[in-house]
Amino acid sequence: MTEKPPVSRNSTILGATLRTADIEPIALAARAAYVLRGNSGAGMTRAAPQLYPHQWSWDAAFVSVGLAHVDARRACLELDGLFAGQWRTGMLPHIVFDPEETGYFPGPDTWACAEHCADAPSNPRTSGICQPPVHALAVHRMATIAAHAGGDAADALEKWLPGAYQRMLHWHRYLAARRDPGGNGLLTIYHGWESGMDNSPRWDAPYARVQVGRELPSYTRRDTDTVADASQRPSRSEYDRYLWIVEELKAAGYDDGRIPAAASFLVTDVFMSAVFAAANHALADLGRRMGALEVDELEGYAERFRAGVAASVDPDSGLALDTDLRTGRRLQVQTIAGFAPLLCGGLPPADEQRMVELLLSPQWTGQPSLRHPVLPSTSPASPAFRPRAYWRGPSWPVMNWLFAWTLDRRGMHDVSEPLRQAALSELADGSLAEYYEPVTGEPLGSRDQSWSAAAALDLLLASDWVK
Ligand code: 2M8
Repeated sequence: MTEKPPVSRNSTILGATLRTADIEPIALAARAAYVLRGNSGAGMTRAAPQLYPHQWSWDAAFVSVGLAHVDARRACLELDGLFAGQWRTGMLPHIVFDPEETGYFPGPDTWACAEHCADAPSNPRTSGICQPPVHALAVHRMATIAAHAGGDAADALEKWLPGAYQRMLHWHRYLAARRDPGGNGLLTIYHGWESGMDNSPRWDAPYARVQVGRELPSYTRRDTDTVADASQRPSRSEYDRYLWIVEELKAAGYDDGRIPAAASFLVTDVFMSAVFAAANHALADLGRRMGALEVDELEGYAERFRAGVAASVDPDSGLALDTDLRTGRRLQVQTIAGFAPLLCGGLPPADEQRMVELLLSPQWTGQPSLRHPVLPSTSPASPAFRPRAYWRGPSWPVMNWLFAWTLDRRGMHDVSEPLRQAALSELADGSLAEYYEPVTGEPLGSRDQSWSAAAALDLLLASDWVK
């Protein structure tokens, strides 16, 4: 057999243009599985080997989808590990800390959750905020993968599902009641970290008003030890604000009843709300299969949040926008979060079509300068676009996965399939990076990032959703 030569392409690393070889899909799948195995610790997968050596909430959900392709039981254990950190209120914290690992900042001593709030578990120790509720979406996907595999995988999922369903129900009820007390169909967040898109330009205006108090304890960052190019990471003044808000939340006892009056950062997050709408619909579907009694309640949440998201679309930019609850102003930025309605539905067909056209336009995936037609985190046409700076411009494999998979589920194969292909071309360098410079295709941030590996696996092995 003659060996096919590797596909080569150019990439720019530290100013030098190198020729790198793309790897074959089979090698990418093997490497992704190897990365997930390598990042696996006692009952949890580190979000990244050095940069994020603990379990992050939405990372764990995406990771479980990847794991489901290789070991369904391990995929279930991953989420059990995460739910072990669930608070008595139902809140699912954004980090569950590995007690053996002391090299991450801000760690459990900074959060000091159990010391400030009786609802927080003392073992495992956790952070005091949450992240987008993608878990029911992930479990729905895991169930499909396991059913497809049959045998032990299907049995494992079936046995595990009823317990997981109850924990997710508790989580969803927390979000619906405590994060949308007015019933407006939009979730309120207390920290940019809750959005998962830490330094997105979405949060520039609300962060600009956060006054960092002198009492902020002095600290040493660890993230810039791993990512040597500090300009890719949030700046020092951004970090000060992130940590100051943690102090405010601690002082309010991590109490959802007190935080809205106390926290200087308070916004409604349209992306998180859309994820929540879609996740409620997915959880209702899982519940229906089990004969659960809460199906109507969950479909009710789905409908409420779909409507909240649809009402957030800005007629000028055509994107859904977040609102700063401190000023009442809509946050006018062009980020990936603006496509939130495509994740959950709810727009009139003509408006949805316009949004799809915008996604495919030169302002987004159709921008001719992009290395691959992927979704950058900020529009390349926006003045806020910074192609190397974390959530300010780079393309994130896991976001490409989320949009490709969701659009496929919603029947938009002509949009999802090119996005899936583009995401795979970007990942074909094999580094499984945290994020990519969208113009050059250069891998950035952490390498061997767990959720990038999981996304690669599902994008490659998506035989049931590729028509
Ligand atoms: C990033 O967030 C953490 C803080 O939670 C960080 O910057 O240290 C974000 O990309 C977040 O969405 C992600 O879950 C986390 C781990 O991958 O890293």
